[in-house]
Amino acid sequence: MILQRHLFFILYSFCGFASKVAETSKTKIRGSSGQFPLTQNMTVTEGGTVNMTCRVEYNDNTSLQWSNPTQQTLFFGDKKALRDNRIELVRASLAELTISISDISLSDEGQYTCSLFTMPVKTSKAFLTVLGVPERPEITGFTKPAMEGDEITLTCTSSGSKPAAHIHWFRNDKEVQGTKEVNATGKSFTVKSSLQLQVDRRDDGVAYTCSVEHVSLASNPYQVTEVLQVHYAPHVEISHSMIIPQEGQYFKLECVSKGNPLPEPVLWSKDGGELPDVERMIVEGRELTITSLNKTDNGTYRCEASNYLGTSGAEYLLFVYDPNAIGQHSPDHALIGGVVAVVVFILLCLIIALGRYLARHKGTYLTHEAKGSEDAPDADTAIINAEGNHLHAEEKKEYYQEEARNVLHPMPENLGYTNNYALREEYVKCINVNHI
Ligand SMILES: *[C@@H]1O[C@H](CO)[C@@H](O)[C@H](O)[C@H]1NC(C)=O
Ligand SMILES: *[C@@H]1O[C@H](CO)[C@@H](O)[C@H](O)[C@H]1NC(C)=O
Ligand SMILES: *[C@@H]1O[C@H](CO)[C@@H](O)[C@H](O)[C@H]1NC(C)=O
Ligand SMILES: *[C@@H]1O[C@H](CO)[C@@H](O)[C@H](O)[C@H]1NC(C)=O
Ligand SMILES: *[C@@H]1O[C@H](CO)[C@@H](O)[C@H](O)[C@H]1NC(C)=O
Ligand SMILES: CC(=O)N[C@H]1CO[C@H](CO)[C@@H](O)[C@@H]1O
Repeated sequence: MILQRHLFFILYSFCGFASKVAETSKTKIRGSSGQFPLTQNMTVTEGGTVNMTCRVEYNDNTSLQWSNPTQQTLFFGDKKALRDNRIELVRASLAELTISISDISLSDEGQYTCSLFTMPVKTSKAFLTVLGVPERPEITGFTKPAMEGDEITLTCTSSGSKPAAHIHWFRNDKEVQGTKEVNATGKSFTVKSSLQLQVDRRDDGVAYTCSVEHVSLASNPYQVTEVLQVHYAPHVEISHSMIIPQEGQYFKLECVSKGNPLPEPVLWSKDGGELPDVERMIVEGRELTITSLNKTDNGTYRCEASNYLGTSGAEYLLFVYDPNAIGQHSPDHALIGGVVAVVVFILLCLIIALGRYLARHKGTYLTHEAKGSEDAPDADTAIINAEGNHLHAEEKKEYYQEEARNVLHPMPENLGYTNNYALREEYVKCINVNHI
């Protein structure tokens, strides 16, 4: 009967319920395989609370003890051994000794020991890792405002992290690479990341964000953003409301100015002086409006803008067209017409030249004209080159006269006219050549 109970207890102890049975039983199994302390490594964030648990699978009334990394006893069974308000008893039994440490600091990190006072004493080590929470980052190196062309270094610093935090830089949400520097300060780290930039006008208003990532922050990194402010000299351009301003029309010029600080107001002038007609030339903000164009309005219009970094000007040459002169032809049509006229003329001349060439080869003029005209590239040159041909002296003279008349003839302003004239001129030349 006794033997049976004995076996029963052995089985029970192997099943892990030994401690409970041992408490109610008078039977002792000293030094059994179940009698050793079990602990586990813990990780806690600075300022938090951690439970340090030590368990014994089977215990015969032997005491348990927790001690800190400097070997000071914290709790012996349920008895507090060290005066430290942060350390409290959570649970003390023969099977377990759990204590809690609150308001954890980095100096609490280290190896804690749970001892079971058997003979000999059995111990178990538990490493307490304390995570240092990084401080909110700070960006330095901002000059507000920066001047275009300045070389600036933005530095983001965060101290107090353990292990060292990671810093990422973003330029308007796009990651950019910084230069990292990590220094150990006491038990924690100070991390720095620097960005060196030569600022230009495109950096004005750009947001630079420093993001600090750390295991203690989980997926909520600390972020701080600074918006660059870059000052630069003005740049102005003039945009116009229409390409071919005509008399009587409403016309608008805009002085598109950029600069920081914004150069205002813009100043308009005409031909180096003030605007001549304030009745019709209205300046509103950056716009100059001429209510009804007049031929006398043509000239050079200038707009100028300044800020403390400089001045920029732009000019617009206004030519007021006469609506009657522009007529029904658009300039493009006139140009095409001209080109067609010239091509037709060249073809015509080539055909004539060919005809003449063939005629000459079987005609009587052959010996006289052959010297100069045969090598000539075209009929015109042929006439000029032809030497000693008395028959053609008269025609040559006529040709030169016609040529001279063409040059002297004044060119009309109308483009369409010009082309018609050009066509006529070429036609006259062609007729002359044909005469020979
Ligand atoms: C510590 O243990 C006690 C009791 O089991 C529990 O209430 C408390 O939440 C634990 N604390 C931590 C930080 O795990
Ligand atoms: C176990 O400890 C209790 C008090 O903590 C004591 O009364 C009891 O006699 C002890 N038993 C043995 C077997 O040492
Ligand atoms: C506990 O931490 C110590 C020191 O960091 C390490 O050597 C050991 O392997 C860890 N034990 C466990 C069970 O993780
Ligand atoms: C970090 O260390 C470097 C060299 O070790 C030193 O020059 C620098 O001043 C240190 N920075 C900080 C913030 O301690
Ligand atoms: C243009 O201005 C002149 C002189 O100021 C004026 O005589 C003329 O009538 C104006 N022409 C038109 C189309 O307004
Ligand atoms: C630059 C230019 O075209 N100037 C002309 C403006 O109009 C006056 C009068 O119509 C002319 O005399 C200028 O030559």
